[in-house]
This record gives sequence, C-alpha cells and structure tokens, in this order.
Amino acid sequence: PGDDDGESGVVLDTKPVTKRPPLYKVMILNDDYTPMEFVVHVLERFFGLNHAQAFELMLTVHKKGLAVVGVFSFEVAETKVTQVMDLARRHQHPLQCTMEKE
Ligand code: TYC
Repeated sequence: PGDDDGESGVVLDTKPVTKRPPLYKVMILNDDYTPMEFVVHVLERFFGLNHAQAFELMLTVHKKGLAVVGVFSFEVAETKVTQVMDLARRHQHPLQCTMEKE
C-alpha cells in the first residue's frame, strides 16, 4: 500500500495533514454585583441555553467563581465575548466574559 511516485517505483506513504482549527473556551466570571437574572438572560440570549439550563449554569458560576459556557472557533468565541461585554457595559454591570484556547 502507498503512493507510487510513478517513475522509480518507490512507494512512499503520505500522511494526510488535516489540521482542525483550535477551539476556544468562553468563560464567565462571578462578581458580587451583576444581578442573577441578567446573567441568566445573557446565557439564554448568546449561548442558546433554555431558561432552566441558563439558571443552573449561572448558579454554578455564582458558587464556583467561573464556568465554561461554550466552546467555539476563535471568531465565534471573540464575537460572544464582545456581545456579553457590550451588553454588560450598557447595563453598567461588572460581569466579565473571557476566552481561552482549549
Ligand atoms: N454573584 C452574583 C449575585 O449574587 C450573580 C452572578 C452570577 C454574577 C454569575 C456574575 O457570572 C456571574 N448577584
């Protein structure tokens, strides 16, 4: 098995180089001031969670300090972070959202 080079009859194996793009974890951080309902709203609006899922994840962040709320390509992760940070700033909440390479 392998790929004949056509001239010499030498058979070389070629490794297919399919490189998956890196993925990025998007995280939200707990703070003492952002209202719980606002965080739930953010998780529903930008991360496609239903109300029960959003509430549960918000409570995890509240108790543990932070949680991964989704894993995305660089561009999508960057967009999510920007959307969350913009909405939080517009409402004057200190909510922080960051991304990190997986
Ligand atoms: N700790 C906040 C409060 O008690 C709620 C909260 C949860 C804030 C998650 C941010 O990412 C967060 N109002």
